[in-house]
Amino acid sequence: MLAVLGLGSNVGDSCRTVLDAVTALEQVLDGLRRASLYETEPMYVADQGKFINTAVSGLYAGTAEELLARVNRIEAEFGRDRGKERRWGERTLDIDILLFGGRRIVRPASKKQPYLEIPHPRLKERRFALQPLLELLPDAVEPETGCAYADICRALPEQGVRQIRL
Ligand code: PH2
Ligand code: MG
Ligand code: MG
Repeated sequence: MLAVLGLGSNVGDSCRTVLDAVTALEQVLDGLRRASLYETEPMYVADQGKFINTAVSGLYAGTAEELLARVNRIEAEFGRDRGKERRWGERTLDIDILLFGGRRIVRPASKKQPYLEIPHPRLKERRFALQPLLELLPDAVEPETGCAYADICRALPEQGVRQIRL
């Protein structure tokens, strides 16, 4: 399945972290492609540093649940401790599954697995996720509605998203 992941960091050397995480993801996604790096104003919680965001795409051979477990493991390897975080606050590394094929998945949390929703439930309001995604897949459409993400992104206000390096 073609998966698109969004990466973000605003603690430590965020460019380094994000680029090293992309290297780790090369072992997870076949034919991985990476978008540019963006420096982005924090959304939802303003009293924190700017983020570095990017996105990657590639083929994943397993299920979305298996991919989520893999990316959660990589987040932990890069020092993420969810127990110490505030919601929408600062983090060393966040990896979100933005898209998984053309599929829509909503899976409640269970004892074995965390809550999973694909497409990412806030993708449509976030330029920091949509702009790198559209670099990789300019024609991507929302599952079920067929709405073009390019149109959705164009309708959003400016959010302080600046491309900083290829
Ligand atoms: N992630 C958040 C909350 N706010 N803002 C930006 N600009 N970039 C992010 O990756 C981000 C955020 C929680 O995951
Ligand atoms: Mg996340
Ligand atoms: Mg996130």
